Amino acid sequence: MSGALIRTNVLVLGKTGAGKSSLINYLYGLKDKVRSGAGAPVTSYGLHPIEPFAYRNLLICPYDSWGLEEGAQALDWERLLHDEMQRNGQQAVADWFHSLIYCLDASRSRLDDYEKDKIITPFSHLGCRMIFVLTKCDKAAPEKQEALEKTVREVLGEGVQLLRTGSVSETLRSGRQTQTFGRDELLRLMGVNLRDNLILRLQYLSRQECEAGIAAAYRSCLDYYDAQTGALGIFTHYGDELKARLVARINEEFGRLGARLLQTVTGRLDEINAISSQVLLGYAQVRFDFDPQRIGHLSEESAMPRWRNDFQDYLRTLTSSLSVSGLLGGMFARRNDYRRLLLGELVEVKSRLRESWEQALQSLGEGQDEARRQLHTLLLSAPHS
Ligand SMILES: Nc1nc2c(ncn2[C@@H]2O[C@H](COP(=O)(O)OP(=O)(O)O)[C@@H](O)[C@H]2O)c(=O)[nH]1
Ligand SMILES: [Mg+2]
Repeated sequence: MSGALIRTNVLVLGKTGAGKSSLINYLYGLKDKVRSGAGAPVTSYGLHPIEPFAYRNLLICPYDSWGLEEGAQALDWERLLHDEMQRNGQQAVADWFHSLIYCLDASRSRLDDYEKDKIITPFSHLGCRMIFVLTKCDKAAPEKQEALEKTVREVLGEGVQLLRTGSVSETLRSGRQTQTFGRDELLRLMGVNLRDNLILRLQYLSRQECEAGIAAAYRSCLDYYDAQTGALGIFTHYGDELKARLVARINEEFGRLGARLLQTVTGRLDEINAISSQVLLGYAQVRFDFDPQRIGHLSEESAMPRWRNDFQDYLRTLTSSLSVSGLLGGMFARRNDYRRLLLGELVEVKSRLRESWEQALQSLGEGQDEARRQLHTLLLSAPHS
């Protein structure tokens, strides 16, 4: 295969002793690329990039991780995870974690509550999809492997990506020498996981950016109102002209936000499509153009709400109340009344943008089903390298 290698970042997670470092060594085809040890936490705090290696047309960049352990350390783990994913999300898709592998020791046959609570669940809440690798299957009893697989399916659903591997060849007490297996399957599954994970992550980050953008636009509209009506609010003319300026401001702020969200998501989707196409080309020598039209719902129209409500009715009520409350009090009250009215309007604009954006992201996800099926079939049936 000619052409530049495509970098993919693979994060390997799991408890201390689960077999993370051994799995990375096995992927390399080397015994001691990364130091592994019998249960000792030989990998220190943080996520550690390992030197990349080439596989087909990919340049795989593994990240070994600090093993998760029960107790106080689990809190540090939560912080590490949160900080890393936060940082990760601000970068270009090329720098995100593309595939995530979670190692589970099959000879233990169970999933601990704390690894479920501290890592598996938080990761999926962050829009990450993991491959569950049952390690040490070369020596674990088949019943234990089945029990563990069943538990993982119960916790994560039937659609979970799961694979059994043996990454160390070991001479057992019985004298039997175990065989390594699962490398090629794992590398293929990484191709499928990559796209699933990136799409989920894209949706998650877009939701977050929408929320942050909404909060900022809301703030800015209120600040504008406060500046316009000022400390001398009693002299402000609360008529059509002010209303027109407010409407323009709101439409500008929220319109700009909608356009920015749309542009970001489209750009990222293009990147994800490009990576997926390259993976397919490398594995199956198939050219497949992921359809950019799958975000048809994400039109500028739906991303940009318009502020349509009218001040007229309100003005009428306000005028009639003026005669009752007295002229000066009425003038002071006006600034706050208008502000309250504006708040109500903004709440509606916010929820309209949030709703249309959510719809757009959902339709983006639904549009992936067909692409996913194709990718899955083609990758898993591709000839061995
Ligand atoms: N037989 C066998 N032993 C394994 C396998 N994976 C890991 N081990 C052993 O389990 C121990 C812990 O592995 P290590 O990779 O250091 O775990 P980490 O803490 O998650 O990085 C080491 O003694 C490895 O040799 C495997 O697939 N098969
Ligand atoms: Mg390790």
